[in-house]
Amino acid sequence: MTTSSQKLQTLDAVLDGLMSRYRERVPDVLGIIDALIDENVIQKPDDIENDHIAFRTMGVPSLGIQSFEKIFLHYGYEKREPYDFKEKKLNAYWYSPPKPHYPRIFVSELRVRDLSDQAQHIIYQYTDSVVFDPVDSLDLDDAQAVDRFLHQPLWPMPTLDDYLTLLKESEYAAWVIYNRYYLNHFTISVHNLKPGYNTIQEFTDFLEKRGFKLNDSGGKIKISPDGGLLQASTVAQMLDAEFANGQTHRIAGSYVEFAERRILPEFQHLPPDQIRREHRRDGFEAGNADKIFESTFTSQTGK
Ligand code: OOG
Ligand code: NI
Repeated sequence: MTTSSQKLQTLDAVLDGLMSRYRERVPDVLGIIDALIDENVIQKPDDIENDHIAFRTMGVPSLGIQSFEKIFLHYGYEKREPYDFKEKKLNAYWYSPPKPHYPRIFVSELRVRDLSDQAQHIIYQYTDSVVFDPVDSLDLDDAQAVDRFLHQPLWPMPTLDDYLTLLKESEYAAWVIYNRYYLNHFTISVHNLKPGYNTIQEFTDFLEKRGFKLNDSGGKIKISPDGGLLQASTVAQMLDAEFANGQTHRIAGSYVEFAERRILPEFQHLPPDQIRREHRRDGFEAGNADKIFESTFTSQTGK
């Protein structure tokens, strides 16, 4: 029997594994952490509160959200609201964590069936090798096995031609066919940082002063209609990707996000030292997310 505390230990190890690969792939992560230490905003990397992490998947039988979510549901995450991105042809859900100090999780999937026949054909050529849901045969209590699973190819390496054809129709499809389950982003919670850095406006000013490039689709700061969730993100870091046949090409990898969650109106009377996560705006916002996806799109990375 696996107790819930053993499950949380496994979750800790899985999250550590995701973050260490992510730090290597995205130099902006350490760049931002170093800048925060340099300005005495934090003393060490662990002082950063991770608001949420995000993954992308292909919506095909045996994969997609229904497969991927089993991993984190096993560790006690709870499935929350769905989101629908019509133009980008994506579905998404967010998941609330088993304990408040863990990151929320945002998982999206491409509605492959809504793409052109040509794009569907390319995607199925790769994903058809996945006949059974691979998560079903994974021992979710074995942190090393899960870590390996999240960083192993589930389908053959794409050719550059296929990547570029997909890119023309769906930038998201091209991203997933190459980057797979690599962490798409982690998110720095800015509201608990020290004054001068604890609003998204001040934090993005600091980032730009330090030379980090921000996604400006829909404006640099994305604000939910209720005014409670304010988000910004860097432009994805570029990778020298090696494709099948040894061809190489510079493509978008992952990025970093920043979130300010304001205190809900009903808790605004509480003294500041009593404010906890549950007193702030929770969840996500489709209008913000729609623009944040574009952090990996050539419209942003090509600037
Ligand atoms: C996710 C974009 C949405 C958010 O916080 O709303 C998002 C992605 O780029 O895969 O991260
Ligand atoms: Ni996000």
